Amino acid sequence: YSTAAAVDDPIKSPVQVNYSQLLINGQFVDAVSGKTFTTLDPRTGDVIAHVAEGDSEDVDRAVSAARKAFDEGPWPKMAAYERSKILLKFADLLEKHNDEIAALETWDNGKPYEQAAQIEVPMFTRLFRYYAGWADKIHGLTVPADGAHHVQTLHEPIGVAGQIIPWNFPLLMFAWKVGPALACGNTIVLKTAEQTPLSALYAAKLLHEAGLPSGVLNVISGFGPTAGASLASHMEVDKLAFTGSTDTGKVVLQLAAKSNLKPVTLELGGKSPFIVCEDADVDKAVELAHFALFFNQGQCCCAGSRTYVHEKVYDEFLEKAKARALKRVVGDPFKGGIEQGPQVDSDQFEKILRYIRSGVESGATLETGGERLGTKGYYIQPTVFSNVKDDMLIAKDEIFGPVQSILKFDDLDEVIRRSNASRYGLAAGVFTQNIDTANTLTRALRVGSVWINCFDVFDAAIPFGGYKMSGHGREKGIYSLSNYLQVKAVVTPLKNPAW
Ligand code: TXE
Repeated sequence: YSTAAAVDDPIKSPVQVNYSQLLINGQFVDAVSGKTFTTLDPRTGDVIAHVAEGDSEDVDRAVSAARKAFDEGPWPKMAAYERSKILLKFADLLEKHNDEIAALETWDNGKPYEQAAQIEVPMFTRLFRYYAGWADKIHGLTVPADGAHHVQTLHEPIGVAGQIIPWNFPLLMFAWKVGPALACGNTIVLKTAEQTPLSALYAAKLLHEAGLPSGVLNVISGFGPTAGASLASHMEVDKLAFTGSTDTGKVVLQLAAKSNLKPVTLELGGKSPFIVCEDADVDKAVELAHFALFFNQGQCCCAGSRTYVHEKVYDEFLEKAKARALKRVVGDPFKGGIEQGPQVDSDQFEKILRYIRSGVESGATLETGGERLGTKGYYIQPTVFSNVKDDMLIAKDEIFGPVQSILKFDDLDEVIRRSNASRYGLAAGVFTQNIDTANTLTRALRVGSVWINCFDVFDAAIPFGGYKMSGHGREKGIYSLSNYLQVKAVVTPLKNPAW
């Protein structure tokens, strides 16, 4: 790894934290209990801010506000164009505050500032413009039914949406959920991740500045088993959207079923194959496989975390993948040219180091990395394992860190079988120049996204979601709208069917 860039002066500094209370009914308020929790700087473990800690009573208040805003309006009944204009105004405000929001995101999460400022906040803004575009294009159908009836469908907002998001992309997860829910006319209670509560509060404040009526979006900071579980089991929540671990996904699905059977969409973990075929340009494949795994400190649900390499190019690939990992620039995410910052918190940091130990113990070859970096904060050396076997834990579990596992294959059917032999099915990368190979793999892989000769291409219009235990439902794109709509069939007898 390289720390060359880390000696430069920071290009941006942490900003002041202005919003740390709960946002309920358009007001920033303390938790009913008066409790707060700390959100920490992953570079040092130091406290950034004390944040109001929401629990079930706060969730009740937020759900009541959202319920009232839904039942009494004006939001769901407002002209869709008016909703669209508010979302567009919000996007303009985001553009104005791009760098400040990015700094908050970097401080709370640890991701490189350049990534936050140049990719994620602009993408966040783009997503809201995209959903603003949908708001006035949502409508039902006229249905040619048998018999003398006029039949139509109304596409109505589903009601109060409960949304629980993780910490790896706090803003983007906000946009994937809040964007379609608002475009469709719903009201929302959003529970942010306890590691990264800050950027959502800032963004929600800007949404109100753009004209969002009070009670339409309520933001609760707090922990999963308390605030999150209250939201998932709330009788007045009409729909639940969750992104996080597969284990917690099972919990929230049960809570939804045991309470009011609210429909649930789940975006869960992954163990995505990245398949480098024998015809691959090895230099390009190495770079893309590196990006597919290490991007965002390896904290991506769709990370290409099983790098399958054809035996004909395996040795060359391995040597170059190791060299690339050694060149990765790790350091203070507020500095320029940084590719990798710290992991989000000590739990994730320890989890990753445990998996690295397990890789060594199970007989994989540690090519480079494997240790923490420095003595402060949650930095981990970019790590590469070779000789990884499918039954090792590092090849089966989601590590969610900068640990690349390289596996060898020699036949297309074999790599299809091995890729699909996972409880997950979120994404796959395919690297080949052969269109037949690409087509075969695309159709055979049981995953929600296939990236051919590219990876992590996340346009607002491209749907995203998983097969198998990676979840149900799709976010982004046109598919995301149906998560937030009810379909009402309306039937009227025709007095004169001849016409
Ligand atoms: O996840 P949790 P954690 C994976 C990744 C990571 C692991 C654990 O492998 O290492 O999960 O991370 C809320 N009722 N992913 O512990 O617990 C919680 O407060 C209701 C993949 O952070 O799933 C947070 O808001 N809610 C993933 C959210 O769930 C509960 C992104 C996610 O936390 C709850 C993050 C409960 N009982 C982690 N318990 C992805 N798909 O991208 C927790 N929560």
